[in-house]
Amino acid sequence: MSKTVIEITGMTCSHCEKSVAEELMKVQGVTLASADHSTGTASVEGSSITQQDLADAVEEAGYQSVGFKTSDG
Ligand SMILES: [Cu+2]
Repeated sequence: MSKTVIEITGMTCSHCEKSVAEELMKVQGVTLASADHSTGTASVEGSSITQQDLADAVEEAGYQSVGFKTSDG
């Protein structure tokens, strides 16, 4: 189980958060996803998640991921 915080550019409102979170929930291994436009980040929890899959999901939602911070636990 790990938690990853993704820095995302371009989110401006709660609708953006919802789009990003929805795409992140489709990523293999993700059990929990949320996004916050005020901080420009999204968080995902789960296991065996790859950063590439997360980056692709963010892009699929129409935004750009610019950083990843993963912590195990
Ligand atoms: Cu928006």
